[in-house]
Amino acid sequence: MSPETTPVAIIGAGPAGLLLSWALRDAGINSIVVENRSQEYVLARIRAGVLEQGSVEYLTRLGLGDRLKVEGMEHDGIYLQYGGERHRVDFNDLIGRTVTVYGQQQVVKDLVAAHEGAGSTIYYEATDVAVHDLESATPSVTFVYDGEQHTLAADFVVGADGFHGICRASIPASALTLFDRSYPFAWLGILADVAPSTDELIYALHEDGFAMHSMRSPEVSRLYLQVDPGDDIANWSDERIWQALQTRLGVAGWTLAEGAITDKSITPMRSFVASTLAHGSLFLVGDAGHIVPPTGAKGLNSAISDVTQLAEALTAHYKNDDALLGRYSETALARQWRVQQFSRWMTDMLHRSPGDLQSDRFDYRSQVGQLDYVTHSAFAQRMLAEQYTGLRL
Ligand code: FAS
Ligand code: PHB
Repeated sequence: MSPETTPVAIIGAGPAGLLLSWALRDAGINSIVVENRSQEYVLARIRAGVLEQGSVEYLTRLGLGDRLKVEGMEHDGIYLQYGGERHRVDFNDLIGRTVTVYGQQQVVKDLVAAHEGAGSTIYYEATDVAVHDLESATPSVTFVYDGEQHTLAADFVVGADGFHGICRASIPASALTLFDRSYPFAWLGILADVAPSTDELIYALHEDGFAMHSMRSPEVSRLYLQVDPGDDIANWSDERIWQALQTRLGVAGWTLAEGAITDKSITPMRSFVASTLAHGSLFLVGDAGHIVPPTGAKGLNSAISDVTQLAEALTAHYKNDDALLGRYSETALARQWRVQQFSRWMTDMLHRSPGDLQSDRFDYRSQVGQLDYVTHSAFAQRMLAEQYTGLRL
């Protein structure tokens, strides 16, 4: 079978891959997406929940904002809670910017629908996906689809295949350094069919551990609990989950409404950054190049930021200007390291050190002191607001 050709071959149909393909299409550049899971799998994943203002503006500019405008819940701020007190941080009042609660699952649903409507070429359930000749100007992707061997010749290959994908792993070890940090805790996340008990997200530090109240719609709540990284979801009955949430989120005069839990899972927490997002004709976007703990709501937004930059750089390339493409990795990583430090700051401030050692008790009192400072300092809150709503490039 003669090879198919496309300017840009994209590995992975998560938010990064689908959005990059859509952004290139908007610029008149063809691409083909190769995904090893089913479309149903891609649509079913429940992950991030908060979009930075810049992400909302970019999706809207690409014509993906219709449902987002109606169903997205714009929030002016968040609550920080500690010592039985809840404090509001008003981003809009502080810096005139907001965030929007709109699940990653909905962003992907909008992208899948847009691509279907446009007749995009997306190979779902491809197997034996492999990338070749990345250090040449004629890279290619091979895969099996519907029982047939395919070869896709391209100008560029983009790894949008997540943390466990093949693209980053295809960069020679001599050309790549991995920076990573693991955390002594994980997040147990639930979806519950109950109206949120809060108008904006609550991030709470409690002596028992971190808890957060988020949401997906006026009828569906999304909540998280800090658990041990080795914990098993089988250890957490619905009753135990709600009891822990009541304890950690409870404040005088406020009631946490409970409801049927429709999804629960434990997600490990890690920070990871690759030393480069470019190697020859290969570029990385999203989780393929970096991972953050979800405390700062930056995973999905970082993927969107990479796509914004790479789509602009590839568009310039096809107009015979390679300056942006040559700087893509440096520019994207500079923003990512700012995001990494913010995510680590939020995570370290809001999670209880495991165990109950003397040093852990000191750490807890120190965290309370930090939260006390942040919630009483307009300067500290502006710093938080600027980073939570999205750093401009
Ligand atoms: P993704 O991992 O989403 O997509 C990669 C795609 O590539 C997948 O569809 C995969 O099937 C495909 N793929 C992999 N290997 C392949 C191969 N060899 N060939 C072809 N295709 C291949 N972020 C937040 O901001 N807030 C959160 O609360 C939050 N919660 C999360 C919970 C979990 C369990 C996880 C894992 C992540 C969470 N994240 C969160 C981060 C998450 O939202 C990511 O940042 C986001 O999915 C990144 O998107 P992609 O880079 O597209 O990677
Ligand atoms: C979510 O709604 O899933 C969510 C919100 C904020 C975070 C992490 C997750 O920091």
